[in-house]
Amino acid sequence: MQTATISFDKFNQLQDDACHQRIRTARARLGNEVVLLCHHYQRADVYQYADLTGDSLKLSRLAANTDSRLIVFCGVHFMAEVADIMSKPDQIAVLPDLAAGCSMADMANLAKVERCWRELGEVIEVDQVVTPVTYINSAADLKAFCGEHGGIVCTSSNAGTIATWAFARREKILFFPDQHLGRWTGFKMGIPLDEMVVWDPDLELGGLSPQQIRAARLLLWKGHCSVHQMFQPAHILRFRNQHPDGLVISHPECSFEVCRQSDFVGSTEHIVRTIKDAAANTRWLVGTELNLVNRLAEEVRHEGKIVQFMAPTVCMCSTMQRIDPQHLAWTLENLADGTVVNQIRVPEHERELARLALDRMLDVS
Ligand code: CIZ
Ligand code: SF4
Repeated sequence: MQTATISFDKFNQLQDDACHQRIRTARARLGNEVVLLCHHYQRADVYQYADLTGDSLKLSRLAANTDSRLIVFCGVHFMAEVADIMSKPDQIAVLPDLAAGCSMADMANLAKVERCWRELGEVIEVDQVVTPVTYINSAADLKAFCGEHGGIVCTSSNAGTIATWAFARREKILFFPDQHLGRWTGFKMGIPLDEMVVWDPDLELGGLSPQQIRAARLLLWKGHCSVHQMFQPAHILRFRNQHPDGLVISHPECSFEVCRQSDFVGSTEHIVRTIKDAAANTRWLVGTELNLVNRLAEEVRHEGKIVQFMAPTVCMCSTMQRIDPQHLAWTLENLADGTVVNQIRVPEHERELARLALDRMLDVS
């Protein structure tokens, strides 16, 4: 039976210790009814409660394979949407704080992408020559747009495979919302930089000439991640001067120059695996979110591996940081009382098309 929602106000004032006690109690009451998913970027005081950890895609796949009715996603909004789309109809995806968005995902929206498609259509036969590819860091309606227009979703793990699939079908790709992942993917495939152009959604015709559009193979949406843009080539240079034997690994959301100067570039799963599999006593400079880097440093320390964060300043994913012990305690206590709070539910018409674009990705990769 549903009871009245417990308001968040009471939890907002709670000290962390009290929250942890209440999280443990509520989890014990919920038992197997709930599964707690935590993204690699999640803060340590929440991550410790994870049943399953990974990147957004791995987590959603894992969630769909559990029998728990309630999926509490400690990550950001688009990840909970993917969990909702990929899970069984009777499973419920919950995001402990609805304000946990992704600033990169917000840099593209359906109105702007539809306008872009229309404007491209004035220059080229857009439906015949362009495949829309959206990074998984995007709202469900953009995934649905890709589903509807013969497009596909990619992650930072499979972007190369997905781009190969797309180019086999149509000659150009419109890639959104992250220009950096798009450019790095194209570069690795051997596409010359001058055949990749940036589409600025705030300018008419993306700020491009019809000739530039006709000549381009990759149209890169002008979006980026505010966390990964903090890493600079100068940070790599300083590290290499101090530690000539050190190794540098970066996420493809970093700028092109940072990626180019790194020894390895890959998704969060790739970064974690590469450093865990590396020889003992190696030293690493890592260009991705701070919570992941701190956790990894701790996990490999006993093998004599030294893991350093790339930027001199603290850069965390501030939106993911919003999922704190207060919000987790509030969510779990409501769920234990039979009240579903903060359910993430993708509308039916979007769900089907978004699922189509996600299934295409899963079939290919
Ligand atoms: O897909 C994810 O989980 C993100 C945001 C990054 C990555 O590389 O795993
Ligand atoms: Fe979005 Fe950047 Fe946070 Fe990843 S680190 S969830 S891209 S804001």
